[in-house]
Amino acid sequence: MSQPKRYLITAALPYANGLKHIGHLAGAYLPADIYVRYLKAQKRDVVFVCGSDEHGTAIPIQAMKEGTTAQAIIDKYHPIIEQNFKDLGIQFDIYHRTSAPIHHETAQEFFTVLNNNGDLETKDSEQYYDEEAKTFLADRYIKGTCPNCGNENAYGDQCEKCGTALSPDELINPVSTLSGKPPVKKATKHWYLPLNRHEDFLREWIIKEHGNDWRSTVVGQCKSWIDGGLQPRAVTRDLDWGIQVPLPDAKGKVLYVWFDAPIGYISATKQWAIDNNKDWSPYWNDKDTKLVHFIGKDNIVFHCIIFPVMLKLHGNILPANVPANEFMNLEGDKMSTSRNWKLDMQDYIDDFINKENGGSQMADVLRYYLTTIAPETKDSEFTWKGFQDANNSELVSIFGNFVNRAFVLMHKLCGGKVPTYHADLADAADNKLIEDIKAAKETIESLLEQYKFRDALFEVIDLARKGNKYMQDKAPWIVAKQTGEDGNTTESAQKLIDNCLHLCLQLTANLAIFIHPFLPFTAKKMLHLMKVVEKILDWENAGSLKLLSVGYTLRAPELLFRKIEDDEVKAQVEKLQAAAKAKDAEKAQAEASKPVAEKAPAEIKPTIQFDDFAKIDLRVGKIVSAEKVEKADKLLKLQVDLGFETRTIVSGIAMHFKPEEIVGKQVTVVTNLAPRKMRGIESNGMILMAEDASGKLHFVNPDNEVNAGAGVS
Ligand code: B3M
Ligand code: ZN
Repeated sequence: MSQPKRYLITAALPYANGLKHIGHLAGAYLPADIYVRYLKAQKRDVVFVCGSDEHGTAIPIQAMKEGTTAQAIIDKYHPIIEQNFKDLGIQFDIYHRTSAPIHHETAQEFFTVLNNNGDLETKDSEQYYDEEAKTFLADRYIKGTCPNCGNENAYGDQCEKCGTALSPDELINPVSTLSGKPPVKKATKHWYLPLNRHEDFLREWIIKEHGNDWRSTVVGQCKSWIDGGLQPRAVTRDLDWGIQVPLPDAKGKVLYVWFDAPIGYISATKQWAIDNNKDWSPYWNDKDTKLVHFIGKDNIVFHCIIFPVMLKLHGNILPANVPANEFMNLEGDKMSTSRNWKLDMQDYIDDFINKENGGSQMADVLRYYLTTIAPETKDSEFTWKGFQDANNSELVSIFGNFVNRAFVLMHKLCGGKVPTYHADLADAADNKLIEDIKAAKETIESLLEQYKFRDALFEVIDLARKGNKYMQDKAPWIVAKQTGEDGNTTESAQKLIDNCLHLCLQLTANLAIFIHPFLPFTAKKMLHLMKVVEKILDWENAGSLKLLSVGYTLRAPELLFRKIEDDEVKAQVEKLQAAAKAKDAEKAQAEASKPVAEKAPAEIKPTIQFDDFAKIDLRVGKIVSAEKVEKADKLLKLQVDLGFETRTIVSGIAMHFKPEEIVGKQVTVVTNLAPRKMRGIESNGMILMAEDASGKLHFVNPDNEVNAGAGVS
């Protein structure tokens, strides 16, 4: 395959509305950084752009929460996020901001071109308006009851409880979050990108052209979007935070954040070019540029469907690949900022890097573990135990151990210098190791070119593993015991020792090259130990057995990685649980202290006749045992004594009660409900529950204990 002339690599622009967690890091930034470091080691022409996404409703909403302005929010989080990336070794060529004037101009120009070419449509519609706040309401500013699950705090775009995507019109009893009042409908005009006009192009380009070289998860998502029928998408909003729509009849309207944000890649490139005295244009206009977007799976449609249509209409190049990652879960649950179930980059940096026993090496440990569990083809899971194991049994015991032993033995048996290699004495094991080093180059290279970072890293560790085995088999410390009359190691034995350590040291230098894209701080430390310059990390040097010159003095060994102790990971798990608990309590508190009027009363169901009610068989029962249902967070399997029999009932209350605390409780049971299977268990009845304002469930039971089986009417 011929090589492109240049590369433009992007990583999704994070919203500058809060700290970003390791799920974000693993999803886009880390794989992008590995890829870029590899390309740069290959001396390719690469620009790696990223920056803060500073528009959209996410920003003013956070401002409301923190009681400050949108501007203050972006000014607070932009530098923190930028520094977090630096601390973790993510090396962008530019970390830009979409609030920058050059971005506003670029996005407006883009809109103008599309609009002037007739590539946009306008449409009048009725939208929710807050008469008190005198503003149209973005979907996120409207709250109401979810028509699907009854959650009273669903947003106008989504119910976070059941996950359903909503439109504001679907909410029951909508209220404006700005004034707390019900909004009214008002006419407004918006500009739309008619995606429906581009269906053929998208099918051809994504499915025909890239159906085989893009990840199947990405192609699959695109295909189902296209098959679902493409609709015109509004690219403007009635909002006072964002980029003004550059038209006289669009006062008070801004570009939709997903219209302007990806253009941020272009404006970032422009700013980079200004800063470096380069021309930005070929990176976005010359077909010989390879454009690659690194993102998480929630951004696929924007990068594979909407933005490419915009690029095509505007006359730019299209992405060559969009290697989107799936999600990374944390300790058995989805990572979530709203539930505080997450590990922020900042927390990791505070607890591991900025600590006495830490340092930049600890950034590499995180990079290592996240890459070994990269969610490239399916969702994956971060556990602190996994983190500890990856460090202790791979980085410490395999990679670090090999490098350390090579250095220790070279100092002990070869006078601290790179020993000579006596080619005439080479045996099968030596030749095999040489072959392995050369083969590793090919394999790692090919995997990286295919965005298979996790497999590529495995190959690097595997090569170190082979190094360990080679050293163990050769056992130079035993060979050293072949001594002559003078008590010194014999000359022929020394030659064998020299050969072994010569190869081990050349392998060490190769390992530095291979590990560098993944663990840049470690590679640097290895350079220091070998007393060589950074230039040695050029990819073309990989596979060479002449990286360290014979007779060259190397530094004394230093450990590359430290062990991670049980109490460190235990503390992290406890911290995670405590933070999530505190968040739950905070939410319950906020809900409980809401004025009653703010809580939309649940709608009363239609009237029924007494006969309808009489059909329901209600009885008091007593829970005699309770246990968790495997792989179902919400379910408890109960045995309920109904006097005449004991029944199995599966109840969705596991989030509210521990099994042991409800045994012996009296409950009201619907006894004649048709049986239902849940997780393979047949449930024969239903327990009545009352839900309080905070969402907590309570049993409905008689005020005094009655005999099991007593009827309720
Ligand atoms: N800010 C969403 C996100 O952070 C959005 C990405 C923009 S990429 C152009 O996931
Ligand atoms: Zn819902």
